[in-house]
Parts: sequence; C-alpha cells; structure tokens
Amino acid sequence: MDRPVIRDLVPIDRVWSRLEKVERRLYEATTSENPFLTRIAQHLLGAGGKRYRPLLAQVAAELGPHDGDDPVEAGVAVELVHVGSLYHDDVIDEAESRRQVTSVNANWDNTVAILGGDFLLARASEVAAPLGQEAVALLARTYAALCEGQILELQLGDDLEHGAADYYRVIELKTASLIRTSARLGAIAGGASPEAVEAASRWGHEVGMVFQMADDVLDLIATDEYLGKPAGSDIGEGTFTLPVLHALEGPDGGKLRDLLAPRRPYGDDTVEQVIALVRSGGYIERALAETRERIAAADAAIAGLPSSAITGVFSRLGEYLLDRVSEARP
Ligand code: GRG
Repeated sequence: MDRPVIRDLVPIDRVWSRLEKVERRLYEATTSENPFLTRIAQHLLGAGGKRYRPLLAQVAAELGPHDGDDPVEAGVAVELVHVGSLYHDDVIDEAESRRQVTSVNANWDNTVAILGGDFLLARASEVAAPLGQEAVALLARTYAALCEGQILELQLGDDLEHGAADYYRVIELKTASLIRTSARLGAIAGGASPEAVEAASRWGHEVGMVFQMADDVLDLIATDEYLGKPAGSDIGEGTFTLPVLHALEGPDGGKLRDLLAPRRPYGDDTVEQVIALVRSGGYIERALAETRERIAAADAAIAGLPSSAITGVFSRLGEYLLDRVSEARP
C-alpha cells in the first residue's frame, strides 16, 4: 500500500491554515536590519524541511480551545530553535549540505554559521516571550537539553563499551526534547487543560524517541539513494546507535570489536562487514521492536484524553514516523 500523505493524516483545516501563517511568520521573525544576516538566517528556511515540529505544535494546540496566533507563534519558536541547532550541528559535523542545499558553514564559513544559529535562537526566544514565562523557560530548558545531548554524544564517540541506556539518554536530549517541547508548547498555546498538556508532552517524548531510533535504523538499512549518502555513515563517524550497541553485547561482539577497535577512518569494507553482522544477528528487528513498544507508550499517553478527532490524529502520526523504515528498505 502507498505511504499516506501527511496532509491526509491530519484532516483538520485549522491546523493547515495556521501552518501557512507559521511559514510567513518564519520569514518575518528572521528578518534583520542587516540584509546579509537576513540572507544567512533564511538560507535553510528557503530550502524546505519537513516542518514536523510546527505541525506537532498545531496538532497539540487542537487539545485546547484557542485557534488564534498563540499556537502559530509556538510553531515559529520551535522551528527556529530546530533550524538554529542545525546551523550549529553542521559546524560540528563539518557538513557540506543540508536540506539538499549547501550548508551555511560550507556556503560561507563557521563564524557565519555560528552567528546565524545564535540569531535564530535569539529570535525564537523573542517570539516565545509573549506566550509567557512558562513558554520561555521551557524553550531555555530545551536549548540546554540539545547542548547536553550533543556533548554526551561527543563524549561517547568511538566508545565501544557504552550501552543502550547511554544511547537512549543522548537521543532523549538531542532529539526527543524538542519534539516533546513542540507538542507541549502547542498544547499550552492552545489553552489545553493541565492533563492534556501532560499527555501531549508524554506523547511527544515517545514519538521523538521513535523519530531518532527510526533515523538511526535507516542509516543501517536504507539504500544510499534514499539516504542521499552511503549507509553506515554513523559508524563512519564513530557514533554507535542502538542496533550496533546491542550487537556489541551479543555473540558477535568480539568480531565487531576487532573490526571497530582500530582507529577511524574505517574503510568501506569494514563498515559493510559491521552492518552485515548487525543485520544477520537480528538487531535491526530488535531495535524496531523497541520502537513499536514506544509507539504503544505514545498511544497510552493520550488514551486517557476524551476521545476526539485529534486523539486519532496523534495515533496516526506516530505510525507514520515508523512507516518510513519499511518504505526505505531495499
Ligand atoms: C545552541 C540550541 C543549540 C544547540 C547546539 C548542535 C546542537 C547543540 C544540537 C544538535 C541537535 C540536533 C541537530 C539533533 C538532531 C535532530 C534531528 C533529528 C534533525 C533532523 O530533523 P528533521 O528530519 O529535519 O525534522 P528537517 O530538515 O526536515 O527539518
């Protein structure tokens, strides 16, 4: 069966008309008195991006009665944090491209990318300020979590002895935190009840974890064509994700250590052998089973809410994120 289009999964016109406003506001919020800084700040906005975080904010806002500007501003703030963090991430990774265009660091240089990212983060705070103290504090905690996640990932780089618990902590901080915040801020801006805000937050946390776990599995199984880069790039960077970490603890752990213990850069054949051992040991299936448990936990988080069109939407969005994996399998 064809993969559903995300628009069909969210059949709520208000959500999509607010998202159109988010798009306009993203450009307003990233305009500087200096036209060069405006160009830098808008470089990735114009290149696309899936806008999942503002979409989640609009969906979560449907848990409350407000269909005004506050949910729109919540969506703008979370996308600006996301894009700002991508600027910094591309400096750290020395990335050449992002969203199918030249990355900011490669197009200009690291200084420009760092300042552009800082500007986007600053504008995110400014956009969130009228939403209130809770919103600003939530965003500030989320910037800190992104930094903590990135630092922990750096600390664990090339380390063959850490386990799944460390992996889960990294992805909770660097990815799930902002996805959770997108749902939480949207629910707050929509005027949802405290119970609904908590439910949206728990749902966002679980779905955010699944989002990164699915990405990490894809790096090990998808075609090069789908990924736009060779499979196994995480291994090449010394980042060992859940299936590899489980495999290191299994019967092939010794063979894997022999392959991975020598210093990087690994040859293509080494990466291929590691991937082959991970696949044949059933560790892709094991990681996917763990994502399915989290999708069930996400569903459980919203199960206590009064049943409505929006609870069905939450459920379908979770499934959609996981469907990417079967779509990308060779
Ligand atoms: C100063 C806020 C701040 C951060 C610095 C660099 C850093 C610390 C954190 C990096 C966090 C990061 C890039 C996590 C990965 C998140 C992720 C899954 C990105 C890809 O998201 P998509 O697929 O991308 O939604 P698009 O382009 O579609 O928006």
